[in-house]
Amino acid sequence: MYPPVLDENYTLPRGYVGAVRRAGGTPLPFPPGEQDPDPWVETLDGLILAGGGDVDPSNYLDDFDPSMASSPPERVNPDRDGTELQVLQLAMERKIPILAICRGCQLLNVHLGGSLHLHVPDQFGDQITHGVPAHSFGKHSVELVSGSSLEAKLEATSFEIFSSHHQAVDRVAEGLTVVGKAPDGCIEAVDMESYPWLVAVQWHPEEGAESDPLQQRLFDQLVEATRETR
Ligand SMILES: [Mn+2]
Repeated sequence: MYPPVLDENYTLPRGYVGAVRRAGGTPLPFPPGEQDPDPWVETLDGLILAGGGDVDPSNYLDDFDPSMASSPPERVNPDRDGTELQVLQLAMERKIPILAICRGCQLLNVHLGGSLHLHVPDQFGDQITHGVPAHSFGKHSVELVSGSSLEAKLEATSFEIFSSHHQAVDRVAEGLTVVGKAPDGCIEAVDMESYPWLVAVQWHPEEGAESDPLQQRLFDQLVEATRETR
């Protein structure tokens, strides 16, 4: 869940709930700030790391300074970073299926030792509408790497997606491989070949899933994978 940063509520965009339910799963939203998420992770068959505010740059930069980017980090929340990094670690130890979305994809890369671009336009310009957080979603195309496991899962190579992020994967962590990019070269999907079932995308499949079978497919396959590993 999103922490109470923009208002007084813990929230979760309805797209995640609908996509999991349509896939036949049972969504179990988890509020950040839990000090010991171990008993909670024990009950899970699979994990979705949802989108949200920026990962605190101090998690991947020793010398972070806000002047390093033309736009500072947004909605940074130490509670959420702390809880989700613990949850991710515990989920990976149990090798349960993981779908990491937007901030989740970034968090996975940081957790494994990679780094992030602080502000996408500083690196890639503004030709492609990645969508700045707190504004409406942008739309752009993604090209998957031919022969990648994500291409096999989606049975598609190029398609339009909803995008809303101003950070993105920079240095790719050891163990991850790039399997999808935007036309400007921004990394939009990574894979972890050594992990049983993991999808990590920079875009927002939950946003289009209700009307786009291709995006719903990621949730369908996640729920299917949880049944196989149960
Ligand atoms: Mn994007």
